[in-house]
Amino acid sequence: MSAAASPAPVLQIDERVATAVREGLGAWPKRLPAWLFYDRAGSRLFEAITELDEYYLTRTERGILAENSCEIVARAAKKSDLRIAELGAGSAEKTRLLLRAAVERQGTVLYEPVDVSASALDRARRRIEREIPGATVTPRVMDYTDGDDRKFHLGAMGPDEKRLVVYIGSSIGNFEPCEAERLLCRVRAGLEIGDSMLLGVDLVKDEAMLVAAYDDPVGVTAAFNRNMLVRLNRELDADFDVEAFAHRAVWNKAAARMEMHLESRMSQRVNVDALDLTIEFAAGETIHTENSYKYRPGQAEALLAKTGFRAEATWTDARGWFAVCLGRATSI
Ligand code: AVJ
Repeated sequence: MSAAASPAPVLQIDERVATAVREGLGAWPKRLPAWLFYDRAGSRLFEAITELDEYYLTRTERGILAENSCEIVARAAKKSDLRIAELGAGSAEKTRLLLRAAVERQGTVLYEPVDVSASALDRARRRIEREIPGATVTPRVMDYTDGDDRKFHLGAMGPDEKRLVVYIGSSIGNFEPCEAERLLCRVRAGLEIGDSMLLGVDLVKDEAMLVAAYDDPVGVTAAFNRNMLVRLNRELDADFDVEAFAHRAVWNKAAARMEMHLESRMSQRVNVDALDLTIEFAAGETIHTENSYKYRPGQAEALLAKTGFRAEATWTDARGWFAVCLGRATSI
């Protein structure tokens, strides 16, 4: 027998990624969904973004939560014990403030982070149980953006418990207004009357400040945007020359959203071998990679009211950059 060359490693294709690429890069104008940002490298780049001077969102929201976590927990709990669930928990760094406030109030707290990444959840669980005595973490691996309503039920509660679902960080901003509504309706369907929802939204502000937050001078956000192409090169055997795409961040005033695009610097052709696809780009042609909707004062409250919650309180920073809004589940 001859010494055969070892077979090429088999590429494990994620069907969700494959479908997103076939649909998005086959469309005109071209687009890719924002969830594609968050592989390991992308999640790290996002963490780096949150520490940039220009990216005011994370630190502003953290300030609001630091100042008001006791009141938030007290309002949500009323006379019950509070359980805290979180959508897209990631590193759960800001949520610790709420968990600490809950432990202070009731001695212990159950924390139910929901995320698509089992490894991120596992890291968060270990860190939180180590750093917050009294917190017990029961992670749930699920794609909360999946349209399947059954997936939303978080499990039974004791008679003297209430649940607070936390959706902070302006993550809701990635959704079209009608999709955001659908998502909150599904969350509401998994809750009991008296449970609550905490929503963090970034507010409309000066254009220059918004653009700077999404186009930092160091280029971290540019790297985050291009990482989507790096990911496709690895996962789908594509041959994007990632530097041949420029990072673009634009304020769409009419839609009240920041947009990120990748703009082809030249006319070029890209192969996606795993999908047997060739994609043509004209010079200046763009891939739309993200929408980040900004809210006007009162809009988060209106969204809650439309989806089965009564807006109970809103907290903002002194400069009015960011808002955190508590909604109580009402009868629907
Ligand atoms: C995590 C969706 C809230 O829209 O501001 C950061 C992602 N995009 N810089 C946002 C992001 C560009 C971020 N969210």
